[in-house]
Amino acid sequence: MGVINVTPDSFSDGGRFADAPAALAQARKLIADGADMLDVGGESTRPGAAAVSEDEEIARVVPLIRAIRAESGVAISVDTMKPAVARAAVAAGAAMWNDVTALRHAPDSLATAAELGCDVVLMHMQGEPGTMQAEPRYGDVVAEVAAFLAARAEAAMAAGVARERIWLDPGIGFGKHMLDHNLPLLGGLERIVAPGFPVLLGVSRKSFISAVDGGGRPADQRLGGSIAAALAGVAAGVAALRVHDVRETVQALRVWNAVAQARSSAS
Ligand code: HH2
Repeated sequence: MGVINVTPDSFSDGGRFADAPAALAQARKLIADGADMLDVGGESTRPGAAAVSEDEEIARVVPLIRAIRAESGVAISVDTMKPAVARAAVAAGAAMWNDVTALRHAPDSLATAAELGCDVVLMHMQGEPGTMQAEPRYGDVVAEVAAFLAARAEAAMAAGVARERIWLDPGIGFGKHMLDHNLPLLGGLERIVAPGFPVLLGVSRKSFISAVDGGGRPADQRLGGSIAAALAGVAAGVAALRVHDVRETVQALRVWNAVAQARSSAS
């Protein structure tokens, strides 16, 4: 899944694809690079990001989704917590609603997901985007994230979302201490995968990579760590990777799979 943020302030690519021609050019590049899905977002979730109105968010994502749909069959996801934005995105051709609040943001989130009938990504986050990194606390981070996701999947199904539409995401970097929480969660991904829902993993360019690498690495200098963490996710059984650097990740996956195949024919 390739990321396109049509925002002025996203943490890793903010402002680069904020105008429509630049965003469409980036979509074409990600498709040519091998993305199976594109995740289009019109509001940054990073702490301190400016709030965006429903109308503004729709105006950012819908023309791009329409333009991609007009020329490509690639699967399109919309990264939003607002039901009205998800509704407009699905009408424009999106097939997946990626919600970092796991359908908790609005009173009608669950019912809207059921009505739209699209795939939904339920992501774990402790707290709210603005303050989530202030003081995240867990006893057993893997158990707590797994329990939260199981409860949100139950809530979605109770509201009428079909089981086969549900994806889970541990929400790396969302209300998690850089090393104390993100690393155990990545080390325990098998427990997030175990219930059998497809799992989406977003590690691309995130801050914990810089922390592991000694600190001070800006977002555009985290490619090696992004790929290492992505492959750790693949080894644990995740179904999709949300990434900014599609070409490099596809190459890593091809080599990973080729070696895995060689290993199984050798044994
Ligand atoms: N991470 C980001 C945004 N949306 N959605 C899911 N399901 N999983 C993630 O890990 C995830 C996500 C943050 O990355 P980015 O989109 O690059 O930044 P921003 O939120 O600042 O737009």
